[in-house]
Amino acid sequence: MTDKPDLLLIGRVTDRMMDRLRTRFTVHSLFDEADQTAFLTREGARFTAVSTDGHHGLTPAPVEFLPNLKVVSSYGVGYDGIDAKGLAEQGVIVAHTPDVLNDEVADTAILLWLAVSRRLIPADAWARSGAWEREGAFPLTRSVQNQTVGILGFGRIGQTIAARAEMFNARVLYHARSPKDVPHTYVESPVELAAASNVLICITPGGAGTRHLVNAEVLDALGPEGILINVARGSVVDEAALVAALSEGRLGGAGLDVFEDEPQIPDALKAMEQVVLTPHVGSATVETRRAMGDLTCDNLIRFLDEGRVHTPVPECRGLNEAVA
Ligand code: 8YV
Repeated sequence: MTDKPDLLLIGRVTDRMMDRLRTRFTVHSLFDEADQTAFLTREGARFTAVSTDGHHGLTPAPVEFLPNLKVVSSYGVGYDGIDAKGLAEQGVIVAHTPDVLNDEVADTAILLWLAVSRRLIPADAWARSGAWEREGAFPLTRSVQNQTVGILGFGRIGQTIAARAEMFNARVLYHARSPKDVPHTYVESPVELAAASNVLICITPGGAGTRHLVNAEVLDALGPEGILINVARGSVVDEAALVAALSEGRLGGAGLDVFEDEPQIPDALKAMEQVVLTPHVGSATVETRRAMGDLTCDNLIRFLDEGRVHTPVPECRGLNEAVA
């Protein structure tokens, strides 16, 4: 028997996280259970804390078996897979890992933009395959200098992307739910933003409110020379419309880190030379994942000690601050 509280693990954790969590909690991984429903029916009432991540979120199915849940800590900034509003109403505090990944995700957005415009992957293939010796110089590519960069979603990561884009002498435009107090031009709609931009970078939160915000109309407004970069959530872009626009030459290219049905990627996208694909690695460096993991653990441990977390999601801020 132990007097450590029980923590239910739903998402991925690193060894470093597991070591820290075990110092304060008795950790149970839901994935180790052959029959998860039977386990939760039997044991669910023991858990006051859950650790999850941006991929697994927290579906209503486990929540209904967790009557004593008090805190959810998610290893990631996006929490579209967690009903934070509903949980806040039940008095549960949800925490996430903002800020520590801003630079990494912004770097990923710029990496994809450069790779698409300068055709990094085909150029690499040209160098490796001997095409350089056989056929001569690689065809000219398109510059990333002096472009109009449209950023869809202008929170912390969006603004970090903007600062990087300025280093490429870009004019930055943005669209978000409301204008921000920033020295960049706000554009009223995603279609107008796309129409005015050479590259459209998506970094808006996922979830029902932004589903298919980038649809066929937006892609057509971006146009045959335009480039779409998505480091947000796959749900933000209508993937079928994207495949159609790219294959019909109505859109110039795309750099995609996220997909509608991860880890599935449509074969049509895999076959396209004007597309660069990465497997949802926006924040996936040793350094940033360490910082995210530390914050995920810090939130749970602070909750144990003080009844509040360091970085609640906005829906839970009031609840968190109400704890003196
Ligand atoms: C991670 C992410 O892939 O932070 C997010 O919202 O999408 C990523 O950084 C994920 O949360 C880790 O599982």
